[in-house]
Amino acid sequence: MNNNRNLQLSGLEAVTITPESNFVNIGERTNVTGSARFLKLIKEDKYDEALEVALDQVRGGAQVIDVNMDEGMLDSKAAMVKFLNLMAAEPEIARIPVMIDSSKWEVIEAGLKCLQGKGIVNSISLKAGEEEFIKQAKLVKRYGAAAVVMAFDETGQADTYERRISICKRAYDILVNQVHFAPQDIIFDPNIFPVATGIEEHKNYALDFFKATKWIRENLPGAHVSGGVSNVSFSFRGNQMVREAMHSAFLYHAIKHGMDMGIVNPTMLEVYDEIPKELLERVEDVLLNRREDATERLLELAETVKGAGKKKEVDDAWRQGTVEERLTHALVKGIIDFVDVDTEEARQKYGRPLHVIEGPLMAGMNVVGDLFGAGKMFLPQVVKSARVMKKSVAYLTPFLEEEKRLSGTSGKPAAKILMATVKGDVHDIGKNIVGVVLACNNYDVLDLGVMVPTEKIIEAAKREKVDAIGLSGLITPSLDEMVHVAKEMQHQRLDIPLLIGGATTSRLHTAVKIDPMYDGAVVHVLDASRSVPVASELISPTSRDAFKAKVKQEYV
Ligand code: B12
Repeated sequence: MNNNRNLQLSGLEAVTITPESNFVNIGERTNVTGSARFLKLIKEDKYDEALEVALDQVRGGAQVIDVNMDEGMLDSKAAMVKFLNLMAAEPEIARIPVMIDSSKWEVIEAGLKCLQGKGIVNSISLKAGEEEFIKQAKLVKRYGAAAVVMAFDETGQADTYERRISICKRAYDILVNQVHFAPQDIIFDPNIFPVATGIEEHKNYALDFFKATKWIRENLPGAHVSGGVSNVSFSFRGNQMVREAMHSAFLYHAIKHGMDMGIVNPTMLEVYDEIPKELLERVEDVLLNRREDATERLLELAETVKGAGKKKEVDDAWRQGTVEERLTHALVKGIIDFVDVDTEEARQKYGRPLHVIEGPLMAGMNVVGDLFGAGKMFLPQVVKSARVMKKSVAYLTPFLEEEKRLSGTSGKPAAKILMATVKGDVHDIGKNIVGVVLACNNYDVLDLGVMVPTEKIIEAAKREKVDAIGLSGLITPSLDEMVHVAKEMQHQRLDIPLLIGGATTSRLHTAVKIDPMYDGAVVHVLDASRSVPVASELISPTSRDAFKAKVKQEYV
């Protein structure tokens, strides 16, 4: 049995879910029951395009990919095997864990045989009795996977708080005591059902889910809680605004109660703080069953926000703000439509393209980061923010290039700089901006991409004889990874300057933890505009020694 109390999963790379991990976002588009596009591709045997759907999710930050082939007209088992094998052959996709999702055990088992790391089975339950449950759980354990356990027993799906916790407790005891299943490999799905249906018995559905989640996390040590969020708003099909508000408010409360994984549709989420006050109040009245007439009041309000006229008015109001406000709004809401117009306006106002990036765009991204950090924005929404940021930077790139042309710095590149986001980290917006800025200042940039292991960085640096290495990192573990790169550079006796950047890095950390590991120059660079003067000082034969000595002295 795994004595580490954290849920450990893997594709080609290990993923450890710790109590400190943010909510784990399960990619849901490779599911024929949830995505008409994916179903069409599989039915038409266009597996290459279907693989791109998986790749998009990985690039978009999904930490686990759910694969479901349960469709009446499909040979689900064959489709599952074929797709999983193709995924396994794509290193970028294969690095993250897979969730095999099927209501048919034979499809699950066929899928389990294809996994090369530790995945998740979605799902097993007590639906067909203890004997079947134990048999399946033993097999899941033998295949080395974790399992989603539905709150479902011989009498049906749990729909009250009491049934949810009693079924989960029963399943937990069987799994832990009889099957010797690692508790941290158990992921309960205590059923997210639609609310505001007008049926009296449904009024406590969301509240009971929250309470059951809290109970599970407090009483079934190690176990996790997951669920499919969009079910909750089924009664409001056709009313996107209300549904998005319901999903965000639901997630906000569910995460507070301990839900730590889930399947969320990124196109159907509002930012919690941006839900209009009255709508939020009525949605929460329903979710938390705070008043007798909660459903009627939400339905009443839903009528007024449903009409196209009203919705348009609500949607367009933000266009009246300043250009900075509009860019922030577009980043927070992930709205791509006006990016070019607004970026152009900002460019004219700020004069230089880089000032737009480092002014309003960075400010907007920081708002996104704060909301994300406070649990009021969720990963799929931040993915959309990232797309807006990238589009804006793409709009500005030709203007940066034009600046280069006008400054006459074309011709032979000044030097070659390797850029990489370190292993374990997928953030690349900052690295890409620095790459563009350096390229526009006549540097030859060798971009190794994201999640780059140390060996690859060092091997490429030597092979390409680069003049400097730029490392980017935005999550805390990247700091250790950067220390590791510096150590290895020392070990291999390199003397290539090292530039350190990205939101979690700091001058202090660079001075205290990274610099002492490496005799070569190590410089923390706060933003893209500073990357050019620093690079030129570090690379120019006339200034490099003095600059290195100066920085080393400052870092002591
Ligand atoms: C966008 C974003 C994402 C996107 C990334 C998309 C992409 N393709 O890059 C997605 C949604 C995928 C994502 C995922 C995650 N994210 Co995120 N993300 C952000 C967010 C909101 C903005 C980052 C950004 O692009 N900023 C804009 C760019 C331009 O800024 P920048 O990178 O700092 O770059 C500038 C400078 O630093 C410098 N620079 C950067 N690199 C380099 C390198 C060199 C050599 C030089 C010279 C300069 C330099 O120049 C740039 C321009 O001036 C931040 C919040 C924040 N305020 O940073 C969180 C944030 C970084 N993410 C965070 C987290 C926790 C995650 C996840 C773990 C969440 C999760 N549960 O899955 C995953 C991580 C997955 C992984 N293994 O990496 C946390 C990190 C906390 C921590 N200390 O560890 C943050 C801070 C949010 C928060 N407040 O909690 N995220």
